[in-house]
Amino acid sequence: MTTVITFGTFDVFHVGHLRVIQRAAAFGDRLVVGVSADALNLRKKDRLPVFPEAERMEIVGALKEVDEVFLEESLELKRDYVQKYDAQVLVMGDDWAGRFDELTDVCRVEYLPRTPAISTTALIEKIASTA
Ligand code: C2G
Repeated sequence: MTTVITFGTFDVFHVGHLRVIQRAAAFGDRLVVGVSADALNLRKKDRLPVFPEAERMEIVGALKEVDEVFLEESLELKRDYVQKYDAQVLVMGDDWAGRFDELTDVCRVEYLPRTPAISTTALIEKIASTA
């Protein structure tokens, strides 16, 4: 039984999010997703997500590829989360390439190519400009 773990904010959920989750799930038998906390986003990106953490967790947790969701409270706790959820594979989009290589002593680390031309930021701008 191989457990895969991935992380993300998954705000204004779009097809790029769906595809990374589907591809992450294909690396194992069980997929655990850490959904970044509102407070973590405020600290790191200086703005709150559009959707609050409880709703983002509800959306991600409803996907058939996802077995378990939890709240990611800090970017620096990846090692603890990998161990707590007993994950053998960590999957991230390649915007994070190289950033988690230090974890290769506890799990396999895979970076997947991002889906081109779609992002939460671009969606928010598009909605704002057509409103
Ligand atoms: N993603 C993708 N293609 C896109 C947009 C996003 O493959 N066009 C992937 C990202 O690479 C990431 C996941 O979808 O693996 C979630 O993206 P974000 O919500 O932007 O997550 P982020 O804020 O980068 O994660 O520990 C990481 C933190 O949770 C922050």
